[in-house]
Amino acid sequence: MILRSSKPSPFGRKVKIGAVLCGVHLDIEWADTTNPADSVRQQNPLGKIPVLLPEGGAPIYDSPVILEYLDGQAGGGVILPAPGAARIAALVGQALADGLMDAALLQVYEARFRAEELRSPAWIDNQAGKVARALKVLEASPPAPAATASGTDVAEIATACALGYLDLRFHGSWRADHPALVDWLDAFAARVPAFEATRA
Ligand SMILES: N[C@@H](CCC(=O)N[C@@H](CS)C(=O)NCC(=O)O)C(=O)O
Repeated sequence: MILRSSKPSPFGRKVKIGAVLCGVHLDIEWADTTNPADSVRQQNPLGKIPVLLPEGGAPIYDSPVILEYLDGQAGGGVILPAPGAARIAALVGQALADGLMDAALLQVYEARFRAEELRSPAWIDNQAGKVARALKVLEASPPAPAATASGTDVAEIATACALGYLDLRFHGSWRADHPALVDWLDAFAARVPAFEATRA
């Protein structure tokens, strides 16, 4: 199976970690989402990564769908709890961390792709507010180790990747005000070696 991704993509990192935990081998093909000639735009009309290309099957996106597919390939219950309250909680936790990543990524794109005189401080503040509120919720209640075969789940994986992305692009400035989350990330990294192994 081929994964189209990029080295620093936090959403791609979710998939790489999920694949390790599910025992699925992925061949990574780097994608350039800014290049109109890159076939990623045929594989995902949205032009976003990650995209999974299963042998003989249609492309699969986006990261929550890919993680569900990988969990199914492994027989189920490896990174997603069984249907019920625990699964919904894991999916909500994943949505929170994914939304944090979206808001962080949009701030990075604003600086990268928009000329300085066209940038909107109010819009950037709005994105920063999403990140700050998500971090506050996570600090008060970091995700708990899950009742899955791997001992972790999509909420924990996504949260770790979101914090890793803040470390990569925002110089770890979240750390000073979120000590419980720093401890949680250290413990996650110790429990799930694929986290460090997928650092950009
Ligand atoms: N909801 C998507 C988000 C994916 C996403 O935003 N990926 C970024 C890279 S980390 C991307 O492809 N950006 C290029 C673009 O938005 O055109 C997922 O979970 O896979």
